[in-house]
Amino acid sequence: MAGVAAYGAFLNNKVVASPDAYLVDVVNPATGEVFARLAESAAEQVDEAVRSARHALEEGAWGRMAAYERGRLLARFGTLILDNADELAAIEARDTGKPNGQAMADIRATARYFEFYAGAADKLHGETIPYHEGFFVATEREPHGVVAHIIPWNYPAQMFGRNVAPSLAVGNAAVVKPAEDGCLSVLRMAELAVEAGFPEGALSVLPGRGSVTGQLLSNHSDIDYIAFTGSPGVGEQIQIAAARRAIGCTLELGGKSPHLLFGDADLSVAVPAIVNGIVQNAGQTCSAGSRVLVEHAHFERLVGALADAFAKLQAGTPEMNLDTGPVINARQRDRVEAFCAQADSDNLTLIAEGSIAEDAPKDGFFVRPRLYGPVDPNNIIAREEVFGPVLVVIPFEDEADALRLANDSEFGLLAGVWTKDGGRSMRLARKIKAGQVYINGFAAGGGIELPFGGVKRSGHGREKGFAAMHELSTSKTIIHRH
Ligand code: TAP
Repeated sequence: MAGVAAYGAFLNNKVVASPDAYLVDVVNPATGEVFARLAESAAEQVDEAVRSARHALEEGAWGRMAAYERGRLLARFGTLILDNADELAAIEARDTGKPNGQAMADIRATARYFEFYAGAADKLHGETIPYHEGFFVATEREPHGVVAHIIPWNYPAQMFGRNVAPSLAVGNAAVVKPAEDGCLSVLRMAELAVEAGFPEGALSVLPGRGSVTGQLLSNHSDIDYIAFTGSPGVGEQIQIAAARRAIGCTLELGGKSPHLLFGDADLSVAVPAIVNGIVQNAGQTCSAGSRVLVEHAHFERLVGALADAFAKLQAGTPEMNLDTGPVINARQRDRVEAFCAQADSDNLTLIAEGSIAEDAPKDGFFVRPRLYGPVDPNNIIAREEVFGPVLVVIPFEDEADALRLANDSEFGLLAGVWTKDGGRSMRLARKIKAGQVYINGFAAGGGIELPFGGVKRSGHGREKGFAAMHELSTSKTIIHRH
């Protein structure tokens, strides 16, 4: 296609594309236009990435590098990401449709991952263990080896940072399979990794469809660990692929995260945080707060405040920099609209809805933010992850009822508790089944330093903070009889 840039795999520190590769169209979600094509990584490129990663670990410079030296490279990489933030944010905004401000915030957060793990690289250590007379026993942390990182399209740059920074910090060789809908910033950052000084094989990037490249990578016989972020359905396949070879995996599979909004909450803080928590990134955030449980006795006042905020929301192009951009593709738009059509046919009350900016391109994948309620907790829209800017309101009677509803979900990623009663918030925080509980605050996915991950169908394993370094490494016990 004339005038359309072509991208390929990043292997052995170069972008390469095989001439007979299947080409994936890259579509601008704000306009619906194809602006680039990706050469899909086939078996040959997947094999080469894994071979090169193994070589880097066992014979190359990477496996011999001291932890502080890896940290230095990560620090340089973080600086290069910041130095190139304007370019990277522009790539991210065009590829995903995010408002420009959000795209820039994402790139800065990506750099923060490299900064955090640069400092942490030489601070992961084992312990000494008292044992019998005549023995000295110590544990060491070791990298898993070749790690497949399969990441989604909702925050391509941040997901790259979240996965790759701790993985490289502990000394793994990372083979990344970005989503076909969000891999251009990842490919550009891979080039910056060369500038930072990472040796060949430490990092590879394999664009391509999940059903082809993703499957080839996750079933490869020479990978040592899989870190996956995406849908529960594919997560299940990843778990099975890992189980077949008895290797470990981390699954981060999204959620249906609740807010528990009590009558005594400070609405000046709660309302913007709750609204932002579902509208940010057009609701395509694994930790989006997509259910708001509202104290029945204060229903009108609490929901009225949310409705006022929702009615003002606007979706538009990255350049318009409004509350939200489009969703990622036509399939995702149709999925969100199908949930809303079902809500209408179930006669759910649409309490408030936002709008699409008048001059937004008609072929962009925009959806209006919507607030529904009161919604029966068993309705499909209250149970399934919509992955769109759709918030449902569910009333509760008392603290026990709020807790029961919060835990009445197959997911368990995040929760937000909004009350001035400190005893109540701590009781709830301890009993809510989720990986993270915010009290009087909510930042979907926020906090690079804070362990993050799910329970139940939201997955297992922890990302971010030091927890990610433990997850991405293993322990060896050395028993020395002297
Ligand atoms: P997935 O299909 O799960 O995509 C996530 C990643 O896995 C992408 O890189 C994808 O590649 C890859 N993949 C797909 N099939 C694979 C397979 N069989 N083996 C190995 N890798 C595979 O998610 P989606 O279809 O893009 O989104 C569907 C729903 O998943 C969303 O509506 C949302 O509910 C949920 N989701 C959750 C998250 C988070 S952060 N938890 C993120 C995205 C989506 P390609 O995309 O290139 O095919």
